[in-house]
Amino acid sequence: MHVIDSHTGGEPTRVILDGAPDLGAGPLTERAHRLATEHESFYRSVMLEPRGQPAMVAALLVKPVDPTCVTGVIYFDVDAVLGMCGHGTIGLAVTLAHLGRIGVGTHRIETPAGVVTIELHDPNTVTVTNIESRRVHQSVTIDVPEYGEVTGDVAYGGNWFFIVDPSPIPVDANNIRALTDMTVAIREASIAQGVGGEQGEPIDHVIFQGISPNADVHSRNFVLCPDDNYDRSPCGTGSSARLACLAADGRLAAGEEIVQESVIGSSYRLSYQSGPNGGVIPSITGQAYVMAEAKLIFDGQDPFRDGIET
Ligand code: PYC
Repeated sequence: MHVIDSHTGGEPTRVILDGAPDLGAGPLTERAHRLATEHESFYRSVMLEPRGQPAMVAALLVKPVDPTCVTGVIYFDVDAVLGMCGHGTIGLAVTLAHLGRIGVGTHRIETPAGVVTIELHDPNTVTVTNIESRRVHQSVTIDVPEYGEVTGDVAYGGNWFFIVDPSPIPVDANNIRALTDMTVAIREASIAQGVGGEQGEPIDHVIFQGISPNADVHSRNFVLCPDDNYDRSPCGTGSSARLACLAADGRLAAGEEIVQESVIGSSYRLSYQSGPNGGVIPSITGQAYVMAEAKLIFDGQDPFRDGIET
């Protein structure tokens, strides 16, 4: 299995070029469902240590249904197959450029959440125009065991987010343990209390919005991912969900640009246009860097061939 690893604002992406199970040729939602339900040991073995690393997201290249797309892609982390991934799409674009498969300009990519557009500005800088994102519930209060009541918005940006603004804990790299513990507790409480999307979709990510010490930065976030790791980048789908909330509250006008920082200080430039269905069409600009080209080996004699389950 050949892979190329990159990072986007510190968040790793592993693009899988070949060697994955055959998922058929149907719609990407069906292929993603097949991956999630029939090939769990495969995707966990690619992401778990020692082959993978915490927080890593894989981008499995598949043939697109839409022939105008340069590729189809299914994203997953160690615990979930994702609808879309913003940092992963920036990493994928930079990887496709590294391989000589795309050049500077605009290209379309098919994901299970829909077709997204990428604009490659230079070998490392990419703007992703995401699928329409929306806030579905405002000011929902969850009773979180050991923490008490927490109020936040439920929003969709390609994945499902519970967004707490302002953060009850300062969003600072020194607080990552405390931020992780509380956001995990919120996600678990949201699932137990049935707080989710319009069709009952479970919350898979939790965001705390804090302030940044940098004057030109709008806010700094902490984003919990399904694998209980935090996003080192400001999270592309999370930033999309956040833009939908800012727009719904009248706190950001269409076309206005802001800088969103992650808890480790990496940043995206964000803006939106109004969407056709009442939501927003987010634009996310960030940088990614290729780190490694490798061939993954699954040795039958290796006692940790399937990864370390802790
Ligand atoms: O950038 O959308 C994102 C993302 C989702 C999970 C990790 N990163």
